[in-house]
Amino acid sequence: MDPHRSPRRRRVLAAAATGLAAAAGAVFAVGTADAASTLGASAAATGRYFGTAVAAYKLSDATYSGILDREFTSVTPENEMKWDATEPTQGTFSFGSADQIVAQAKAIGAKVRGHALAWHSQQPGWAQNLSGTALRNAMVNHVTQVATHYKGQIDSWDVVNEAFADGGSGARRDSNLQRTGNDWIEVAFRTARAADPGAKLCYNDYNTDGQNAKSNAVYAMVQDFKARGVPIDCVGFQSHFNSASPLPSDYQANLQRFANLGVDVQITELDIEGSGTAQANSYAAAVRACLAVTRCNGITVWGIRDSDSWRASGTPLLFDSSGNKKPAYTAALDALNGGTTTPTTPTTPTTPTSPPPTSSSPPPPTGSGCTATISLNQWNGGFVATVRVTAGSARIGGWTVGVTLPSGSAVSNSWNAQASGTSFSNVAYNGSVNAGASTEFGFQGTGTGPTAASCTAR
Ligand code: 9MR
Repeated sequence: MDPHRSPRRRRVLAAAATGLAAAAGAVFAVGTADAASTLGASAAATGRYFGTAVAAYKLSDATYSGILDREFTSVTPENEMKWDATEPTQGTFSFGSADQIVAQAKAIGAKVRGHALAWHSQQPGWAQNLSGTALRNAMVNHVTQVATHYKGQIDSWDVVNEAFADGGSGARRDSNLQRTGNDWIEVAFRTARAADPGAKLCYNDYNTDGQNAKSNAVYAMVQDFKARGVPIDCVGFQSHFNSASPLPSDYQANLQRFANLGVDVQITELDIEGSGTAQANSYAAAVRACLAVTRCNGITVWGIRDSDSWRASGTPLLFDSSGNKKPAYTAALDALNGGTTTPTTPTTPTTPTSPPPTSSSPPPPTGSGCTATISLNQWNGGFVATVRVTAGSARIGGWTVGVTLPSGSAVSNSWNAQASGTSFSNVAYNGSVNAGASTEFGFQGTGTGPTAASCTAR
């Protein structure tokens, strides 16, 4: 933050920015009295956006929309632009919910971060069952169609999401996309550039927020892309923090080293579990880190109210479940305004951050005709489980996977499966699995996740 820039000067700049946007024909709903009294206006005064993840089905909630319209200058569809949502059947595209979010963004003059074109998770069943050239072609077509549909409307696209493995290997994450060939990432980026040359193209990942083996591997990829002219404009740092995976002490340095490669950097999915002053301090530190890096374009928090969060029990957001501003909000706003009233005592350890809270299950018991393996993303108090169902030597027509949760743990929601307690059955499109082929579903929950699953075929 420029210490010579007074709050008054920042307000003037924000007002000027508002005037320009209005002159350009945008409908702008930024507050009137003191432009720097909202997250969006304060960030705009530094030349940045302040965004949030948005769920289309919540736009009719007046409290939710009221905060969205008042505070935020960028939106990221939380699930609506993902592959399963936009191409549920191969070659048939469904943009309704995502279009609703883009329309709302336009109405309030906000940018849109597109999320995500190519990802190993939340693929429709038909894509999960493809491999090789068929999958590569399907991925290229998907990127082309979706990026073309939104051409000219997206500030930044998460072209590829979460393609590197956790832990110290520095390797690519194994996935059906990775198995189509190591060049799948650059193919996705070249395809997105051809479809929408105006959008910034980002690589986005988690547990890359500090310097570690995983972020080093992403760094090497970006360096290589820049050297070979593969189009890449930005790197997204998801920044999902909690006590097991706190805001790293070298966060700013890590953002800066990527920026030095000649890409923009963005904080893309910020949430910080906790409450009160400790949480407020961490939010302020995250904001200050971005402000200190010239090429840090903006910050997106992953939801509005605590109750909107994918890990609601960790109360990781800036507004409480009733929509009231939390101390974390005030701290973030104050940091955006260059304020010093927020306590600045470091709240994060200076030791290297703990390895990502991700593990794989031991080999699963064999069911009649199918097996299920679990990949677990676990943090203090919650988890996301991704379950891969693989048919045995014969085609199966349906499946049910059972897991056992430690007492006190519970499933809160699932995707690509029909859940009944801790039992998950296929939905219409992913019951049929060919011999040796796989399909994936997922669920999230509170407490500790399961390590083993049983699979029964029909
Ligand atoms: O917040 C999203 C949640 O609603 C979905 O159930 C989940 C399914 O994969 O994805 C969540 O968002 C993720 C984002 O797309 C990528 N980075 C991690 C986010 C939190 O899991």
